[in-house]
Amino acid sequence: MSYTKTDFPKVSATKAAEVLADYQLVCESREASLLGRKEVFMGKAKFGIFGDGKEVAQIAMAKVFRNGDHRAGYYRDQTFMLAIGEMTLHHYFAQLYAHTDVHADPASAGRLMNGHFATRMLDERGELKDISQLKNSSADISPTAAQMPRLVGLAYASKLFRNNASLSAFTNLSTNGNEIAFGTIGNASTSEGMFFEAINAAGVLQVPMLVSVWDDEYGISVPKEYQTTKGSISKILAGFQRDKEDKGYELFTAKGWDYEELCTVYAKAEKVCREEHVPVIVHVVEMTQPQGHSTSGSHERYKSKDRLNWETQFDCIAKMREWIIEQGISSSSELDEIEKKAKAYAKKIKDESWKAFNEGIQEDQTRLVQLLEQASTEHAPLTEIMSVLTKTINPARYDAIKAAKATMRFLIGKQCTVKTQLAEWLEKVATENEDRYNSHLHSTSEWSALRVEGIAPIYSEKSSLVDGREVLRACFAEALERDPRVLAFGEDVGKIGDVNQGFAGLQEKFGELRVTDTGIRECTIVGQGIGLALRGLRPIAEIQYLDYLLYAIQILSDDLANLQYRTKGGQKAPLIVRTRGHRLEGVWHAGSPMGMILNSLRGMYVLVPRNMVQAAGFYNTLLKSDDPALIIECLNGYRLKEKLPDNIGEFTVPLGVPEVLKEGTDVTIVTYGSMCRIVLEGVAELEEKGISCEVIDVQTLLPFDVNNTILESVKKTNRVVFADEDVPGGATAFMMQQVLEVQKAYRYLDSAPLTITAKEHRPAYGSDGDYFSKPNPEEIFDRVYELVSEAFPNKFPPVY
Ligand SMILES: Cc1ncc(C[n+]2csc(CCOP(=O)(O)OP(=O)(O)O)c2C)c(N)n1
Ligand SMILES: [Mg+2]
Repeated sequence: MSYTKTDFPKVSATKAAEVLADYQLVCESREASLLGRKEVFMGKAKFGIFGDGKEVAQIAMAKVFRNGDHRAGYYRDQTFMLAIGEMTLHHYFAQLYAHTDVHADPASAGRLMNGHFATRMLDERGELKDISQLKNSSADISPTAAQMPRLVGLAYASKLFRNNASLSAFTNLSTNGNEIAFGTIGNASTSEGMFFEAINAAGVLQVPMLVSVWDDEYGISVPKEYQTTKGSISKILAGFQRDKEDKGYELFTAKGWDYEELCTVYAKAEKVCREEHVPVIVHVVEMTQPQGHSTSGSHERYKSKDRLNWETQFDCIAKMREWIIEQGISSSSELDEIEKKAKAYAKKIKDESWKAFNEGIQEDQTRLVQLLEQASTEHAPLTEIMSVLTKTINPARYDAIKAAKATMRFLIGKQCTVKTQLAEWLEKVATENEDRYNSHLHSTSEWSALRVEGIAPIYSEKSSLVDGREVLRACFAEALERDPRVLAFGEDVGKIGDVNQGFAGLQEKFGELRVTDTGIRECTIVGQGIGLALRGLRPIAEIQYLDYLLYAIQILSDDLANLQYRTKGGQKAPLIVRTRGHRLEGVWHAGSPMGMILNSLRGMYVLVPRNMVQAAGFYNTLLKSDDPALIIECLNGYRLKEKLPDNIGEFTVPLGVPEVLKEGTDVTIVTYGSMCRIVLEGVAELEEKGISCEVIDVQTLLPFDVNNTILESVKKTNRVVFADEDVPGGATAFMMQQVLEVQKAYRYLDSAPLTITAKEHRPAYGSDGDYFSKPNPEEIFDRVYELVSEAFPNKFPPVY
């Protein structure tokens, strides 16, 4: 789109004041960057990455960021966050030092490295605030371009709020879908696949997503020639430009040092994006990095002299200064004064922030030093431990703990009047540090999924026997009916109601905005869900097959699973990810990579229902809660007959509560999902031979058996087997660790624990391929029989 420059030469007094206020802010931000780097080199902070060189464009972007808008960006955006008033310099330095007080660092309570921005969207109870009246930033993550998938969802929510009349009552979430989702990304990060996937998705969806590319021509040391075809992201995205025939994007470019041009471009970009819901890309070129990429190195190593000279000359603040003088807005001496003030202000805030950060640490330490003083009057060698602690420059919390523990070790078997107080001190700080560093992996609110109580399914004479898929369909129909915020989307979910017809006919009934198809783009399907859930909707995002979860596992792991943790309860995205797996055909449709999931998705709940009634109960539970979760349905269960509960929309299956499918006395077999049926088949043969098996379906892997049901079973049988379709050492190893170590069932074992799993390779195609790749009833019989035969060879002579 072409644009004309605004008429700044005839600036009014108010406009001039605004320009000077902007100038002051960019100067403060720059000073904060310069000081931040020094703090790292002085050893006061561990790492620093700053927004120098990107200040002026961010001021321009902030001007069009309104209440209700959302940001998904990256570590360069400090000036923007300062300009919208959602970060102060106190917050900025607090995060640099890793200050764990949530008031000092509201973005992450010291959990995220500096430059990772977030606003607190939840209140003390964990409920979403009136976000339509707030300026919102979703919580940044470090993987480059991984802010993009979520951005698609943040923008898509506006489309739903504008076009779905049944959402109009939710004025706390949106004002008629007027909100823009602003994205920022570095030029080099646009090389990532998920950038292109997100850009395409937002173009297809036609959503108000405004992406700014901060282009400084480098990604750390690697120049644009290695990053981008033609060296320019706007050149290669030109085909996305909308025209008379086709919908698409509006593309703008602007120079990162040209304040006037940037203000004009952002005003235009905002208008088309907000009013027409057209996605926009603003490619901001000619940006610089005055201090290089981060505190990890210096850019003199890889930038030429010419480039470095150019960067000095085209520094955006220097250029803004020239322009202000040229326009007659202010004088050189007045600007000198502003710069001086900015410098002094940033330094003052830095000093205050450092003091506040240390005070918290000192408080703990002071009490300990009193105890150590007392202890060393009784045991002279302890003086050394105390003096090491008191002489430590800029001590961390662990320095005091190390000293306290060293003292306790010294005092083993010795008397000391403060020994109990020392132990109490250690316990107190352990509790506090648990809260500081380890809390909020899951929701702690009253809507935590763990608090949703079970409501049993009700069956009567009129309950019909139906295909499993019809159980799900009835459950989803009720959910869509009950709550206008519920929506479902994914590949083939809309028109045909998913590949197994769990949503059959529901698009016709509830409309395309509630049940809809998407492109083949697993990563941004999940991102779409994350963004929608952040904005208060209740998405069910579908990944067609479990094997294709790998395309989305990074974003689930890096973004969704740790959202509550990394914001210490400041944000939540109760997304339900639905998928189906374990059993179909071949290498890519029969996988069960549960170990991968368990190891990467801590922070989400992972549910593995053995049939569709259990699955429906889990959907009902999750829709009452505010935790994100993954539900894996059994691929071979959609056509199996199940009784449809009369209360299909109301009954709930509680999380972490295994079900004993069959009682027995000789051996406990722990399993889940499709394996339940295979285990039961093998067990029927074992029973015939006189071996009594207790079969337990864990139902949920995360959380795992919260009431120790399995332990109680092992106490009775004294033998335990873990069976599933994952690789050896996958989810069976996890279950074994939970049962033997956490539940301490090892004490009751009379035989070695046993795992029965699939082979190490992916499952081969065809019925025999499946049989020889995955556990089968004969294997269950053989392995369990062998276990019992070893213990009682006379009673159970070997089979072979
Ligand atoms: C997925 C991933 N790969 C690598 C990195 C390491 N890394 C951090 S920043 C960066 C360069 C990013 O350059 P660009 O997107 O141009 O942003 P800039 O820092 O130049 O503003 C790299 C490679 C990362 N954080 N994430
Ligand atoms: Mg760059």
